[in-house]
Amino acid sequence: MTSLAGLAQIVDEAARTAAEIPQLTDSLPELTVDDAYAIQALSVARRRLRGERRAGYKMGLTSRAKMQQVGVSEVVWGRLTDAMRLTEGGDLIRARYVHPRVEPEIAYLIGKPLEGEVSAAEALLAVEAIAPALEIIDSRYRDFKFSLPDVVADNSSSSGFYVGSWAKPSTEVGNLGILMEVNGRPVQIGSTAAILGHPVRSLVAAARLVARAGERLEPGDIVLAGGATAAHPLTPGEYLQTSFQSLGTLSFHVVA
Ligand code: OOG
Ligand code: MG
Repeated sequence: MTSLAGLAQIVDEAARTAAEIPQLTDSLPELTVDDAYAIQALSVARRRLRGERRAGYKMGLTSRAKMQQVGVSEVVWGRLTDAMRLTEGGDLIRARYVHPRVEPEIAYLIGKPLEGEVSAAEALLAVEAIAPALEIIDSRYRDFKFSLPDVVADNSSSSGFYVGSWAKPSTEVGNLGILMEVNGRPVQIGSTAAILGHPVRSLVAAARLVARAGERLEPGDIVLAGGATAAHPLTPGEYLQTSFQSLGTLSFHVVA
């Protein structure tokens, strides 16, 4: 069997060069979720060797809309680096991706280490700030189709993220309306409550799941809680504007 390091190279190169690949499980149907997290760690280690720095974690498939859209109903997580952070208001260059999609999320900024089994109240005590966020996901797999081990190995489709203005940690984000518009036309309408009932549950899950990989949420980390609505596929010429009730608006243009 191809080594885990060899598979990490395949997914990392696909992401680096924006080239689509077949699902790993097409040729390796026995690939486990544990193998997939090992591949993810090795692929992110390759990014670190190229100079990218840790920026935090992203949770995925934390809402029914997202699970239904991709046909995988297991919560997943991935690793964020500084190179994935995009500047709000700027242009998103479509050619840098295989088939990018955008989804509205909530970002937590971690102020104190957090790991293992924690309650929602304990998790919130570790939060320094909360912001509206957009994630740009870009599965490297053909037709954006994958099984659970495939998507995990591909760093849970991580490729970019925007973070809006930070609000204080006491800001209530349990049920805030979200409106995503493309060129002034609504394309997704939802609520932060779609994220596991409350986005803080995603933070609790993050602390538990990264601990399984021997890691913890560190001060300075950003944790994305997962898409609240289905993701919108991006096409050049689109102007995306997403308003988060009481938190603010995030926007960008898509260019070729
Ligand atoms: C997997 C990543 C899911 C989310 O927020 O649900 C995710 C995918 O949909 O490609 O980032
Ligand atoms: Mg996401």
